Amino acid sequence: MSLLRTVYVGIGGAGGYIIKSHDNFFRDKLYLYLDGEKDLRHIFDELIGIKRNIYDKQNLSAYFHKENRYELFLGLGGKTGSSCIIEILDFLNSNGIYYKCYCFYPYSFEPNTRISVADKTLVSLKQYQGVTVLYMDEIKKRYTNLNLASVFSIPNEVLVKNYLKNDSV
Ligand SMILES: Nc1nc2c(ncn2[C@@H]2O[C@H](COP(=O)(O)OP(=O)(O)OP(=O)(O)O)[C@@H](O)[C@H]2O)c(=O)[nH]1
Ligand SMILES: [Mg+2]
Repeated sequence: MSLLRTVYVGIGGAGGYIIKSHDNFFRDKLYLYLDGEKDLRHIFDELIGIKRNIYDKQNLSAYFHKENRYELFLGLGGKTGSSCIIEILDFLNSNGIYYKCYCFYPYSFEPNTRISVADKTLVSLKQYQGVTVLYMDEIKKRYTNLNLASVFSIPNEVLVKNYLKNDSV
């Protein structure tokens, strides 16, 4: 059994939503939420007791330590997560820190700008080990009852139940 502690890392808006919508799962776990600049949601996060860290590349060595293993998750279509993840994976790899990374590829109905951010990031992600890409269109096909209300909650649940739960030690 691994002696490393697992820390769950939500990156960008999607990463934060996953932590917030599964507080039962994350409540007794170590988690880290990294997002961009303060916005209105920041106030909401504070109200519900979610600690949001404003991502700063200078702080990578404060976020990530060798005695932990990290489960990272994010959506690929936004500016914040897609740029942070490459810096984070570079840092983890060059410091020999163990991680697994789960990235959601946007729905085909999302704006082209998002799809192209995701595609560019995917090309960069190919050079890293331990990265799993979850295609939301594919997940949607498996759930016939998926409607607008559950368009993200079902992929989030699939991640937590099918991947993160199996990974925890
Ligand atoms: N699985 C899942 N994906 C989401 C969720 N919210 C957004 N996404 C996906 O994640 C992509 C990126 O969105 P955000 O995470 O909000 O973007 P960001 O990384 O915060 O970057 P910004 O553009 O700077 O806000 C979107 O294009 C969606 O495909 C969510 O709750 N769950
Ligand atoms: Mg955002």
